[in-house]
Amino acid sequence: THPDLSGTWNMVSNENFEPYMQRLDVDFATRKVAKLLKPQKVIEQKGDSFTIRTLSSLRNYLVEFTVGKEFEEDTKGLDNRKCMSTVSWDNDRLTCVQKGEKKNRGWTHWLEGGELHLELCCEDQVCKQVFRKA
Ligand code: 1AG
Repeated sequence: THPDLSGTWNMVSNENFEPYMQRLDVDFATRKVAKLLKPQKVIEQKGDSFTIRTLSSLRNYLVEFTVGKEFEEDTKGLDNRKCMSTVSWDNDRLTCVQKGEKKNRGWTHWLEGGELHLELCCEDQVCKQVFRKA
């Protein structure tokens, strides 16, 4: 049985987000504003079906998927690319591989000490975010 990531989570830390955005070719002005945001994650997990919302004053982002089923992801409002994405459980970690123009792109969510962790990768950059239950 896998961990339940469901809930509303508030960001408490965000390391290396700017270099990560830079790898995604996000423009300077957007990066300066985006790195100050403290987004909320709202996760609904029903078996292998997920809805993950990332909510902020600047942009909202929605991704819906079933574990193990590849889908076309449109990162609309973020870097505006299309990826072929697949999410899987890697033991207790929920891992997404985002195949597309950018190499080594993906993310991993896991629970640690009651907090929700997220690592976002693109090429040689790793951004580390931590969220606490609202
Ligand atoms: C996310 O994906 C999506 C949000 O967490 C962060 C990821 C990428 C940001 C990329 C480009 C930024 C472009 C514009 C910034 C504007 C708003 C940013 C709002 C969010 C700030 C963190 C993983 C998710 C699973 O699908 O949790």
